[in-house]
Amino acid sequence: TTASPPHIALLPSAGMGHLTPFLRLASMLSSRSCTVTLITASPSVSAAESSHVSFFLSQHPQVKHIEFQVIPSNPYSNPTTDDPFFLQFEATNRAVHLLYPSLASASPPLSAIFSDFAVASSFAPVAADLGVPNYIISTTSCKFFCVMAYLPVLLSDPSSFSSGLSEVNIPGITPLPLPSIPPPFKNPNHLFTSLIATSAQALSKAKGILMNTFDDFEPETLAAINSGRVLDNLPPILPIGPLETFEPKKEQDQSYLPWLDSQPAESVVYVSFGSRTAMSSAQIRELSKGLERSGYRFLWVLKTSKVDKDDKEELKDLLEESFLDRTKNKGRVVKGWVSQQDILEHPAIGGFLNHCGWNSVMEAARKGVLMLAWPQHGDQSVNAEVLEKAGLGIWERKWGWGREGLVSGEEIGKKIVELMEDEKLRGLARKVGENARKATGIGGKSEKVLTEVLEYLEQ
Ligand code: BUP
Repeated sequence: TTASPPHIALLPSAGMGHLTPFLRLASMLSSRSCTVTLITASPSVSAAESSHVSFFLSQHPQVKHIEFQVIPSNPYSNPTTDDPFFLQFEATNRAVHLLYPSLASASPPLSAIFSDFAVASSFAPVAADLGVPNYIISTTSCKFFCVMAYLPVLLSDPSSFSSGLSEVNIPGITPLPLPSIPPPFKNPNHLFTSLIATSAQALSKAKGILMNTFDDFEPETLAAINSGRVLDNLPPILPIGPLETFEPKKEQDQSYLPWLDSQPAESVVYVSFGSRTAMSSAQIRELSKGLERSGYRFLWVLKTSKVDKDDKEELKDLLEESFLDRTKNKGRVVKGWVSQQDILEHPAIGGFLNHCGWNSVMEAARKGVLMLAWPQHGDQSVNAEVLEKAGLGIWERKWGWGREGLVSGEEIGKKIVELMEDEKLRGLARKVGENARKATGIGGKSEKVLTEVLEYLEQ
């Protein structure tokens, strides 16, 4: 009999940064004739997640959907954090075993499970009971993945993160400056830390780790981890990025588009700090001063709360009316969800001031858009270092999260000018874009890796 394409069940975890790469992969698998089952936890944390899942399903009627209920964590039982996304990771881990019956009766039978790193440890036994391979999807840089994979070792030595050290050493990879380590990792009891450490311990049971990165972007780190220098019990790391985007949601605010269309090529700085960063109002004011001082055109997506449902402030309460007035020909400030992939593809965009969420970095890499890195939390400082090394932009280390006081408008303005005027760097960023497109094109390195996985899974 001839082999038929695999049936793959995908389980993302909470937050747009996690959902987005799963939807992209689901779309790619589906267009390669796989049967795809998307599993989502309900209720979701943000409105963006539920609306993107609905939209995705309406665009991909052939994708099957399993929605399962999670019982939200009691915030009082986790005194180390009130982050709703971390609490949802925990709640999802508690509930995934309930998926066994529906997955066991899947038709055609499942060929594999692709699950998010943050829920992998609880899903691994389900995959084992089903008798199918479990692939883990990592939604961050390979370098930060190394930090997470090595975390149990770091936690076993209380001096790993001692403030007397300037860097953290992980075998095989370049040392990490101590300030790049997410602060929760210094507390072994922190919910996020214990979740990551538990997931890390389950890595060796996975068939492979699929990663949204590409060989030319992180060559040394990928070589180190795949040769067993970081840890000797990891399955193969499979770089398949940058993941292809699919038709985005159209009903969102696009009022900035006509304005963007009329700006000169590569003249506009796009400013966004992702879906989970709430900047203080004082820092927002400094940023507005910085943008104005730089003299460059800008498109700024402004968010003021960690979860979109809580974002109720109006532009006029956040920014001085005189700023909005003075800059009305130079820039646009938008509240609410935008289509970032469309913006990054727009010829008028010449730079990207960003927090370095990994999806944003990969989206900029695909288009060769020059970045000014301003990490805010989590994996973002490590990601910032990675993109700078790859030639995609610059990272101002002094703006890090350990800093006391605000980053002033003057500093921000100067850095934007430095970024936008560096033609050499712009050339390097363009080259990153070419390499990214080569990797995902036919016969490219990332494309080949995915093809091999799917061939292996054919039934
Ligand atoms: Br905000 C915003 N439009 O308005 P990251 C984000 N995005 O398309 P994060 C929009 O959401 P984590 C908006 O293009 C990216 O694909 C953006 O993921 C898109 O950062 C995704 O960049 C956001 O990884 O998540 O949201 O901070 O902390 O998990 O990295």
